[in-house]
Amino acid sequence: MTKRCKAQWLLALGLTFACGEAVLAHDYIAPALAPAGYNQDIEIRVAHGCEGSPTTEVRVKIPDEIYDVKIFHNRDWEIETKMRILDPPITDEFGRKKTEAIDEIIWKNPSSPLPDMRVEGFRIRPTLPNEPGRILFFRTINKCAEGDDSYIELPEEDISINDEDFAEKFMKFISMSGPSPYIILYDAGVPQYPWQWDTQEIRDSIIRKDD
Ligand SMILES: [Cu+2]
Repeated sequence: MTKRCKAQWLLALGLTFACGEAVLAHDYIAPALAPAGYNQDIEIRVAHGCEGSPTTEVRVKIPDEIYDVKIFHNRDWEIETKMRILDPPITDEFGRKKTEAIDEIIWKNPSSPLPDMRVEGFRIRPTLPNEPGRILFFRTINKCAEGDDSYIELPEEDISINDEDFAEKFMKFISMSGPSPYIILYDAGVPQYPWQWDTQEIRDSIIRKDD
């Protein structure tokens, strides 16, 4: 969020589309909708620097619901991770016991700083929990040559996909000064890998029917 975004938002006074544009200038995750239970490639995107100053470091907190995340190699940024202890340990899909998980990823010391007006994506591949409807928040802090820009805010009240006023609550959340990047999990209807599609019913569910 820059001062400019904030001014736009204040000027918009309820014009939600104008505000939506301002909101697009925040850190965000692509895709914002992801299939529950999948190993999914996603990107955390930094959309601008800090009041004109270029970005030099990005720190992302991996949500507690994610136990496994692969980090794509990046030749421009040094990557550092911080771990958290899993207590009790969990057993992964291959029966291996996991006692720790990546808690935070830090991209730093870029080969050149990310200019204020450019977008860059930081790719990861988390295993998403199999909970359709769940919203995951990835709290993110950008550091710049001068200053920093934080997207660590969470909704003031819990948001559930089943809330009648879901859209309204979500609008309130993304209108905060530094809303956390998020993804919303949906039911993909089919297992991720085609070799798991062992019934006609599953295969039928991925093609459109004429009825
Ligand atoms: Cu912003």
